Amino acid sequence: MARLIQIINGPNLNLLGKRQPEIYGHETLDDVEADCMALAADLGLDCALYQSNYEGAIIDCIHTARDEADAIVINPGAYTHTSVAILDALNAFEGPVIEVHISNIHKRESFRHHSYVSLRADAVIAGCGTEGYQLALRRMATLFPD
Ligand code: CA2
Repeated sequence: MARLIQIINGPNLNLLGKRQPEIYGHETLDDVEADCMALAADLGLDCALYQSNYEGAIIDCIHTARDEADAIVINPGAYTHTSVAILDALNAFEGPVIEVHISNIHKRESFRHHSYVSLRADAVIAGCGTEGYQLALRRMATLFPD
């Protein structure tokens, strides 16, 4: 059975492609989903995408992933910089976790430089635009050889 990679996007990422294209690019979240589903199939992986603007809903998704997914790719949005609760939930997940940021958070305001999630993440991708999700999937394919 193909490994299932749960991709989780946090608050405001539903606006992708609709505002601030100079920072986040022109691709919508639907475009990201289509690209990820296609690449995952090429890599022999299964992939599911989830987005929520609510911290508790993101935590519930991580809890569900404990039983249903082999790995997590997460862009926690602004919760990256504030949420010990998301860090705690990820610490209870056993598989690989890759943190993705569309923008280079280290090139932006200082409050974006710290990530709670990075304390758990096995890898961090930042500043590669929406391609970062695809880079994360490629890394998962390396971690889960056939
Ligand atoms: O660069 C990233 O991916 C971020 O996780 C995006 C978050 C930001 O708070 C983090 O510091 C870095 C914000 C997501 C907001 O997404 C929007 C997309 C389009 C238009 C407006 C917001």
